[in-house]
Amino acid sequence: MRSIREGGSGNGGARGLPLSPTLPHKGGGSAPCARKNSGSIMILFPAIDLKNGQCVRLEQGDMARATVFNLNPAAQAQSFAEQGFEYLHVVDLDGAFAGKPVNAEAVEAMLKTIKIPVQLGGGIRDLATVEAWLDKGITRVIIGTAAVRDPELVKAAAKKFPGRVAVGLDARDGKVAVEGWAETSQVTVLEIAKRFEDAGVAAIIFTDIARDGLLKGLNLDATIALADAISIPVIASGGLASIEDVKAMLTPRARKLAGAIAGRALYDGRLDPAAALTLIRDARRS
Ligand code: AMZ
Repeated sequence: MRSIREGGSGNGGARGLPLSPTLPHKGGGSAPCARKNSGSIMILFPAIDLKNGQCVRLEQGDMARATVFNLNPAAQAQSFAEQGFEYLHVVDLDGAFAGKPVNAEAVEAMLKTIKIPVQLGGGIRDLATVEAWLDKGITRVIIGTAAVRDPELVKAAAKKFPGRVAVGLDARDGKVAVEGWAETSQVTVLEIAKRFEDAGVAAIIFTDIARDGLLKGLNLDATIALADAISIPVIASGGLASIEDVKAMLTPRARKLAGAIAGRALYDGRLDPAAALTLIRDARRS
C-alpha cells in the first residue's frame, strides 16, 4: 500500500475547490440559492467507512460490530455519484485507530473513479498528512482527535488551506471521543468547537455516537443547539434513519445546519436517494 506521505506538497487537488458549506460549483457560476429562511445550503453526504479496504458500517463506532456493505469502495463511490449525490463523506476507520492513514489505497481508487468532491477523516493528525491528502484530490479533510489533542494543528491547517479543513466532533455523553472513539476526553463538544470560532474552519461535523449506525434518527436538538452557539457551520451525523430526518433538516428550525451524513439508511435501502435529493433540490429552489 502506498503511503500518502509520498505525495507531492502542492496544495491544489483535482477537485481543489476551497469549500465552505456551500456546494462546489464548476464553471464559475454562483452557488445555488440557500434554502428558505436559511443561511446555509443543506448537503446530504453519503458515507463510506473503510475497514480493511472494504466499505462497512459500524454500530456506535464499535469495530467488533461491523457490517460489510461493499468489497469495492470505488464502485460504492461511483454508485453514490450516479445516484446524484454531490459530495462524499469518507472515513478511514483503521486510520482513526492507528493515528495515521491506513486505507489510502482505497481512498485513492475512489478519487480516480469519481469526480464529485470528497471529505475525508481518520488518522489525519499532522500538517504533512493534511497537505498530502489535499494534494491528492481530497477536497476537505476532517480532523477529530487532533482537534482535542493538538488544536494548533487545526488552526495552522485552516489558515494554510482556507475552506478545506473541517473538525469532526463525536460526542459520547456530551464529551468528545477520540482515537477511533476508543477513548473519551474530558472536554465538551461546545468547548472544543469554540476554540476554533475564528480559525477559518469550514465546518464542524457533529456525531452522536449513541445513535451512530443504529437508525434511531438524527439528534437534531443537540446539533441545532451546537449550531446556535457557534458561527461555524454544523453538519449533523449519527442515526439518520429515513426521509423524515431529511425533511426535519429542511425545516426552519434546522436552517443553520449545513448538511447531514447518511450511512446505514442508504445501504439498507431505508432512505431512497432520489426522494431525498429531490426534496433537497426543491427546498433550494423555494
Ligand atoms: O466509528 C468510529 N469508531 C470512528 C469514526 N467514525 N472513529 C473515528 N471516526 C471518524 C470521526 C472523524 O470523521 O467521525 O474519524 C474521523 C476522525 O479521525 P481522527 O483520526 O482525526 O480522530
